[in-house]
Amino acid sequence: DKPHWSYQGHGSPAHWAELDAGFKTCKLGKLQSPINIETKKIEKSADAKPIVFGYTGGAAEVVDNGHTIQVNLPAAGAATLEGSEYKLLQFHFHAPSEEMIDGKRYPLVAHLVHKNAQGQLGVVAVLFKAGKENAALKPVFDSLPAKAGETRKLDAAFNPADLLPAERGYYAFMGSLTTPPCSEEVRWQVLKTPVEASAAQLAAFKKRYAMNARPVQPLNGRKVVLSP
Ligand code: B30
Ligand code: ZN
Repeated sequence: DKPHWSYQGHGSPAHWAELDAGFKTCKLGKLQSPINIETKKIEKSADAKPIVFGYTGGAAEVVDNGHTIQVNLPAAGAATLEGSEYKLLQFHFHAPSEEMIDGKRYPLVAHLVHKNAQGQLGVVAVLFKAGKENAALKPVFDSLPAKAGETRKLDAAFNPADLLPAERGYYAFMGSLTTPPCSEEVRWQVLKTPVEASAAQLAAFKKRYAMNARPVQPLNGRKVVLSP
């Protein structure tokens, strides 16, 4: 039997393309994510519009899908990325952060996954550094499903706006899903300012998923821009 994709052993990122015919892009793609963002090499782009966050509080369910903890948000609003409206679908976590800034990974990242009316995906990444307890994460980490494959509904409405830093500057580039099938044409926006999570919160995620970050991928000439 073919191994399922994973982060360690036979199913690890170096082997993803061999696991399934549908995963070829993981090896052959030229716009793969994550990347190392080299801050010395990027330009501030006056054209990069501020992200307009139109998130709302709504129902949420926490799923352990076997490769991360994911929070599904059927009614949480939308974000406007470069003038196009993208509906928020879910967010999930990677430890350590998949995206590197000048060769450094943060202990945790949340990927807020959106889709526009044309079916294109846009991901907003929120980096976490060790610090004080993050109140927005508390209901999620207090409701972790017991094991992979299980889902738990949150009791109260969840507003993903509470995850965002006050400062909304971002790095932007075109990339891919960071997991198989590694599909490209994903619009990436990595918020420059990290938010905080406590050591206990970081440990709670790492206890479930100690390492679920793909290695960084070649830029292949892609431009990374920094919003004003
Ligand atoms: S990411 O933000 O680039 N890490 C997907 C969305 C965002 C990212 C990666 C993947 C995605 O929607 N994948 C397809 C759905 N998954 C099911 C799932 O959500 O749990 C299919 C799969 O991966 O085989 Cu497991
Ligand atoms: Zn992700």
